[in-house]
Amino acid sequence: MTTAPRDLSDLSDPSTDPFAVADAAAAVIAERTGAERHDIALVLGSGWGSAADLIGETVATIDNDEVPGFHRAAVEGHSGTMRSVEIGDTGRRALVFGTRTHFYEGRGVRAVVHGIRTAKAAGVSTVVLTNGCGGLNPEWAPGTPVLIRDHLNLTATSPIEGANFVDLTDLYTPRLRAIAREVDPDLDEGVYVQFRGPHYETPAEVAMAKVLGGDLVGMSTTLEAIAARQCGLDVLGISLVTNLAAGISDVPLSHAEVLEAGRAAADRCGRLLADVVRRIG
Ligand code: 8IG
Repeated sequence: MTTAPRDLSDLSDPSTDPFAVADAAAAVIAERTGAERHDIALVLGSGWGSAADLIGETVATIDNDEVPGFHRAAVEGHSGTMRSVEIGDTGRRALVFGTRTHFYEGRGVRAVVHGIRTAKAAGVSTVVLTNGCGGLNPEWAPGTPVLIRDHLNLTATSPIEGANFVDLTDLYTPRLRAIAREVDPDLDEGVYVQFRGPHYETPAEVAMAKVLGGDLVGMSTTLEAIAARQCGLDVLGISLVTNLAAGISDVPLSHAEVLEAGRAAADRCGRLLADVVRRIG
């Protein structure tokens, strides 16, 4: 009897070393982009699709499914590619992930944070995590970007395996938040609450998030931020409020609304990302 050879990049196999898959992914990225290392990574969430276009010239585009451990996009409006972008004339390179794997997809936490670990293996020292989310503050109209100051991880899981007690104080690097506010002084800050999804919250759950100190509700980002901290990366998190959270307004939630808010905010978000990336050393 013969058995199929084990897929060494299968992150759902417990005997796979996720950091070894990240190393393999980084090697493919280096080869395909011609860049031995990248300096900063960006993850583009809902509504942020074109926001990275102003950062600089795209030097290479790679389909996710050609890189070990990555998959095609599961969400409409997300691109299943990663790009290597020259940051203006600084000589530095950004690695831009056009999509992410969400916890609700059921591929496991290792798949959720694989982009972060790959970015680290590619030489990156800073990650910019963006997302689309629901807002609890009625003053945040759809299309308002908000800096993530801290988070509540309500997924009941962690990307960290074993007895690694990682400190999450100042997880969202204060220096990077200060740079973002220099670029856009009108930026508010808030606490991001990650629910598992894929359903949106009930109004009662949104009311709970508010009692707990939350300002933004979404389905991503916190597990990635934790993984980034574990491997020593600085983190900047920016949410785009694409809808008021359930029960905050009378308007029913829809993914079409999310996509429209992203298009409407593309200009402000694009300039914000480009200016922030240029200023980060
Ligand atoms: I876009 O209102 C977007 N993503 N959990 N709640 C949650 N995720 C979201 C929401 C929202 N809007």
